[in-house]
Amino acid sequence: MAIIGILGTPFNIIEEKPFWWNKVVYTRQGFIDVFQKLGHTAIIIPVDKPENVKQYIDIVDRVLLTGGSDVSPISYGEDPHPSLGVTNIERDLFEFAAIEEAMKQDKPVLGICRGMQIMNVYLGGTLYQDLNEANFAIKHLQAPTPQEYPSHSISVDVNSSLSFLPNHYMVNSFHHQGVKKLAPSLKAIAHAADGIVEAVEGKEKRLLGVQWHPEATWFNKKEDKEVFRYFAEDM
Ligand SMILES: [Mn+2]
Repeated sequence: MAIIGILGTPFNIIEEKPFWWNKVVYTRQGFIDVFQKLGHTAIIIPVDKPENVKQYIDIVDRVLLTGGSDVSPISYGEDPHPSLGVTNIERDLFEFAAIEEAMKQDKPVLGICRGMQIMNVYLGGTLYQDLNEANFAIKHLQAPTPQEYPSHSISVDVNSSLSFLPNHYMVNSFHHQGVKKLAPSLKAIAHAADGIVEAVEGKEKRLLGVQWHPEATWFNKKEDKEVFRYFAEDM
């Protein structure tokens, strides 16, 4: 049984609800539920100073990078586009350190949505700061359609880590950013029909990233549950 370290999401924009003016760190229940269901232990790792990251990575077997706010373009040398969303540079820097330490300890890393994007940026890639401004043909931010409904298709490389998925697969989509320049040490292993990268794997290291949200669908979609089982047990 594995201990999964989930990088927590800081909720720092203070509004009355849902947390009564309190800053909190959280993760989506879907992540906790799927790992518990599979018989593993999931813990939430809060943002800390990058130099403290080893203490957290030492005590987990695998590292999950979750979704959330935009990656700051500072980290890939760009000024902010007018339609960039909320960023949190402290979270970005701690997650960079977590990826580095996990690779150093040869522990698998799974990135979901923003998690895949930050992996790409850390390894030297860049992002589209806002897909809507870049004239892609597919709606990648499906809201307000609920997250449990898949909305667009992807084509999957059947000779990749995601070989358990069908070549043509339907996913949900809740991102307005996307991979622009792919990091040299990553390989794109799934694409949407408009060319947007929907999954990546490490060429050498144990890295996997998916752009969709299997944590919202795993309970009735066995292929999405398999993403987590593969990460927790086989990757
Ligand atoms: Mn998409």
